[in-house]
Amino acid sequence: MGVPSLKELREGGKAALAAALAAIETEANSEALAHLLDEACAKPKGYILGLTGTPGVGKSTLINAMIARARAANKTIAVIAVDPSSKATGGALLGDRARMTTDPGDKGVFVRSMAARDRLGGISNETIAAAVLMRALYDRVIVETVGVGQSESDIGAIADTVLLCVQPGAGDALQFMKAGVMELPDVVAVTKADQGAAARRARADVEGALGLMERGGSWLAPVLMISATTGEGLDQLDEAIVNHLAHLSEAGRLNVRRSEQEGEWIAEAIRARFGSEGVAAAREIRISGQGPFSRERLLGLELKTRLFLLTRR
Ligand SMILES: Nc1nc2c(ncn2[C@@H]2O[C@H](COP(=O)(O)OP(=O)(O)OP(=O)(O)O)[C@@H](O)[C@H]2O)c(=O)[nH]1
Ligand SMILES: [Mg+2]
Repeated sequence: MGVPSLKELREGGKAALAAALAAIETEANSEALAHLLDEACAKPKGYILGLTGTPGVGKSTLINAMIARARAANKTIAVIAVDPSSKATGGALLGDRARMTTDPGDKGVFVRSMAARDRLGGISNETIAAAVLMRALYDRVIVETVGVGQSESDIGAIADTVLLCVQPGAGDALQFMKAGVMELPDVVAVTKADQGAAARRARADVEGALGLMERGGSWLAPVLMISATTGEGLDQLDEAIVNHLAHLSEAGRLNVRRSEQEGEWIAEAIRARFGSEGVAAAREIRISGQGPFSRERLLGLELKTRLFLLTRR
């Protein structure tokens, strides 16, 4: 099928999106793909929620609940589960970590598991590209990463809102404080609130840890108690996410955040291919009037040409 256009993607449903995701894997440097991604990037339909937390904290259970709630509200939703275990093969096995109990016939839900790459937090170029496509097609996009220690920070490279899930009784709060992750989340959810006292303690720990941090900026991350199994706190969680998005949309913050992210994607992609000297060299190269994916592609071509000329001297 090659690379579909954005129009074809909008009309072609899941099959067209699957073809575009395949193109991300196989045609990473094609001009057609860069154009598609730039167009998708310029026409976001929804927002991206980054959801992170340690193994077993309840991310999948929460995502299942969020999918059901989105569909009940007549919103479409796509999920990318970044799978740290498939690093070695580079494979993206559907249903690997994405054990979602969704109706395969529902056109309004798309779930994909993607391999983590060697970057911290596993947010690969492919994951970024996939999320950008989904953001152009769905009302809500969730990118889920498994956070262990500091690796959560990468999720900020793609998410509008970062939701950190913390587990009762696991010492998670203290872990996060040590790792410095507390600076990152926009919303914190203590999961398994149905466990009572342990969950309340975890919440107090997190609030204490947040209180100790010097936090600049105008947004104070709320700490909520939720239970994906009983539904407790899920309305408040929705509200907190909506509030954060409203905060972002004030004073042009959302545009600033997204354009900073685009700069980060380009720098990271150039760094992966050409190292930090490549990033420095790229700063001197002017490419105007293009979206981030074409800029990255053209910068890569230019740097490659320069390297080639150098080796021929
Ligand atoms: N009591 C209670 N248990 C929960 C809740 N949410 C999830 N669990 C349980 O916690 C365990 C882990 O839940 P998952 O949703 O698989 O956690 P995860 O974060 O996706 O785990 P990984 O995929 O391994 O990173 C399961 O046994 C769930 O049934 C909750 O709200 N309350
Ligand atoms: Mg899971």
